[in-house]
Order: sequence, then structure tokens, then C-alpha cells
Amino acid sequence: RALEADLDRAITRGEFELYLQPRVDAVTADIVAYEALLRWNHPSRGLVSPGEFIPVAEASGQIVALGEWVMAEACRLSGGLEGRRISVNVSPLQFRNSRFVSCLGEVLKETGAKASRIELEITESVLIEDDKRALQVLEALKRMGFHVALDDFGTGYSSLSYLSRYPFDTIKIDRSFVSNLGVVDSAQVIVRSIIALGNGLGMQIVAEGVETIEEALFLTQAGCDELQGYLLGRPVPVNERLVEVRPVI
Ligand code: G
Ligand code: G
Ligand code: MN
Ligand code: NA
Repeated sequence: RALEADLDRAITRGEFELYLQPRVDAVTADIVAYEALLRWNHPSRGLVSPGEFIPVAEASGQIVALGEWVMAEACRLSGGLEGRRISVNVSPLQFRNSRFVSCLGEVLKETGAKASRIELEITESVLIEDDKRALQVLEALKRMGFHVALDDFGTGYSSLSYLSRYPFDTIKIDRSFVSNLGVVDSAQVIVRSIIALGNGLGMQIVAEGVETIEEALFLTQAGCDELQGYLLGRPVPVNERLVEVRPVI
């Protein structure tokens, strides 16, 4: 595969870049955090989407080195975001790697970053495969001071018992539920239930993929804590990041 060979050189050549998308307080519109989204400035193909190269990197194992680069870059950026947190997507393959936790420890040491400024976004699939080990890893990350979020919530085989068993700080409602809000009758009921469940367990609820004012209003009135999506701000290069978002209401 051509992309696979290119990926090897891309890190050393500095072709990767993190874009930042704001996550805002649903009531005040204050920016609470930024999600780091990886972009590849490919010399001949132009901007390649992670949807295209992450699966390639996962299949080849290159995701481990790439994930390390993402983490180190997020740590370097974390000191310059006005105290706001930065969230980082973690591939299930990275999470399952036996050196994942120690590698994070080294990155913190090398960069001098504070773990409390970093949130790790993990998908449900890591919880299904090796329940006990997943719990040990998550507890280790919490002890180190990281925040942990359950990403794309509702799309996996979500057993509700996961939520009470694992120490998540945040639940991110998958954008498919948000985009169905005005379309599918059941979507409002499902979203309200996720919010009630998460808040009842003491977790922050973030809605992803918020694109319309109607969605934002519904989510805010339903008690969702934070909003993320094109309505509030698109992912952009670090130096173009939004530092303020106009309230929706
Ligand atoms: O930014 P965009 O919507 O194109 O991202 C597409 C997919 O790639 C999303 O599922 C997102 O979580 C994932 N992704 C983006 N950046 C990273 C990253 O740094 N690491 C991993 N593992 N996945 C990422
Ligand atoms: O899997 P994850 O939730 O990390 O994926 C995040 C992806 O969602 C990124 O690729 C990002 O570019 C994309 N995204 C962010 N906000 C919106 C939005 O409002 N609408 C849509 N369609 N995609 C979004
Ligand atoms: Mn994410
Ligand atoms: Na998501």
C-alpha cells in the first residue's frame, strides 16, 4: 500500500498536524476544552482525512508510533490553551498495547505537561474485549491524573453497566443521535436518557456533531453539559483556533 509506505516517513518529515475543535459549556458558551483531530498534509495528495489513514495505520501497527506523536504534540500544546483541556482520540489498538500506560508516563515527563490538562477519548470497543485489563488501564490513567471520556457513546454494544463500572469523567453522545434529533421520533427520548444516566452517575455529558440551533437548544434544555460541532466551531489549525464562541441562545 502506497499510504502505508508514506506513513513511515510522514512523522519524521513533520507532515502531521493537530487541528483543534472547541467544546463549549452548553449554558455560558465558554470554551471548556478542545478536541485534537489529526490531519495529514500529504506532499502529493494534499490533506488526507484520518478516516482514510487511521485504518491503514491500525492494520499495519503504525498507529502506535502515530499515537505517540499525537500524544506528545497534544502535551506540548496543552500549556498554551489558556488552561483549557485538550482531548485526544485513542485507537483501541493503542489502548491495548502493553506499553500504552508507560509510554504516556514518559511523554508527560519529556514534555512537562500536566495530565489533568489532557483528556483521553476511548471508544466502547476497548471495554468489550478484555474487560478486566481495560479497567486496570483506565484506573492507571486516572491515577496519573488524566481525564477519560467515552467517545461515540451509543454506537457500540453499550451495556449500561459499563458506565458505572469504569471511571469515566465524560460521555460523548455520538453525533448520529444528535443529527436525528429533529428527524427520528425516538432520538429525543434516547438523548434525554443518556443525559439522565450520565449525570446520575456524576459524569459530564458532551454532545458531538451539533450543527443547528435547534439541536443546541434541545440539548441545553435537556441538561447536556457541553456542546461540540460545526455550529460552535469547526476543527482548525492551532494558530487559528477559536478562543471565544458566541452564545447560541
Ligand atoms: O476529524 P475527522 O472527523 O475527519 O476524524 C475522522 C475520524 O478519525 C474520527 O473517528 C476521529 O475520532 C478519528 N481521529 C481523528 N484524529 C485522531 C487521532 O489523533 N487518533 C486517532 N486514533 N483517531 C483520530
Ligand atoms: O469519532 P470522533 O467523535 O472522534 O470523530 C470526530 C469527527 O467528527 C471529526 O472528524 C470531526 O471533524 C467530525 N465533526 C466534528 N463536528 C462535526 C459536526 O458538527 N458535524 C459533522 N458531520 N462532523 C463533525
Ligand atoms: Mn473523538
Ligand atoms: Na465521537
